[in-house]
Amino acid sequence: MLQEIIRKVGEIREKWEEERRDIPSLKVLEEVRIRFLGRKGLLTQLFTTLRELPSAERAEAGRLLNALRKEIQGEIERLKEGLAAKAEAERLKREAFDFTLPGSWRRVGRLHPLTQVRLEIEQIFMEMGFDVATGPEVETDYYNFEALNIPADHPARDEWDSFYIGEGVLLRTHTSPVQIRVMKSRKPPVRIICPGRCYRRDTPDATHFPVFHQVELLWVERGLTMAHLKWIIEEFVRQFFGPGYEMRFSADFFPFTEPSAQVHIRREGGPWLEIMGAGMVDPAVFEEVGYDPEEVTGFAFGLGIERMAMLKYGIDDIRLFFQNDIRFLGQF
Ligand code: 2NM
Repeated sequence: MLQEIIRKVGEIREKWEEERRDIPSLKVLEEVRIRFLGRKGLLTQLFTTLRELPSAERAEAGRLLNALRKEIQGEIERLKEGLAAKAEAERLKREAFDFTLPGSWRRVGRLHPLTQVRLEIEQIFMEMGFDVATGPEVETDYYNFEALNIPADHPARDEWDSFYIGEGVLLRTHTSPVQIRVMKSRKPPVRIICPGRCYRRDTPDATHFPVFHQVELLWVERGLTMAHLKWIIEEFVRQFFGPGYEMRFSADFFPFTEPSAQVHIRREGGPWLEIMGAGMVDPAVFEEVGYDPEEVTGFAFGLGIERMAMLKYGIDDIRLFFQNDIRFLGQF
């Protein structure tokens, strides 16, 4: 019987020697392991026959079986390590990435230059203590003209100059109606700027477009004078255009301010550039919104965002802002 076991151990060893030479993967190795050492494996089956041996022979047979099992187990562990290393090397090779390849470019968007300039202007005045106020782009005759002391026979009220949507309803021609709305809803002091889109029936050319953008400022409080207005504008020019500009006020007329002025700036040796209209709010406007012109004074100005952007960046045609040409927009 012992002879029989010795023979079978030899057979299994030979079989193992042959199989172990050609194991290509961890998966196959596991199959081989199960075939030899698994619950129904060749070696395991042989172990169960030990019971049938006389006890004198059982110890010797057990030693032989155990030696072979140990040998196979050890070999499997070594093979496993080798195969795992090989698999890892293959994975690394498969996933290798060449970091020297050129990158793929993705276009990065940016704010429209008019938006950039508007935000910059808002920032300057917010730091001075002004609130940003907005209002509707579709307005009534009353808010757009009446309340601003603009008489019925004023040319702006003509259909030729404004976009009327219906009887007494039009696209606002400036953001002043927002200031009327704010004054009617708050008591002085009022410190606001009103940025927004405006509409006028202009034929497009290098300096006109039927849609454009304004920022108007309004400060109403006891004791304000034109000196305060000049300081505010001077400070704005310094922050927006930079130092080194001189400023000039000259007489103008608006129905809603008295006195009214146009404001120019110039660099040493350069030409005078008009940047805005301004003035002290007309008492008639204060009466209309329920403020007492004997109690408060105020000043206002209005500027075009397109004009500010054109002066700042040297743009010579307002239509460029509205053509959505990325070659233009991408420069700012
Ligand atoms: C301008 C120039 C001067 C202005 C006045 C007012 C209001 F509502 F207070 F009467 N709003 N905007 C004003 C004054 C606007 O734009 C060239």
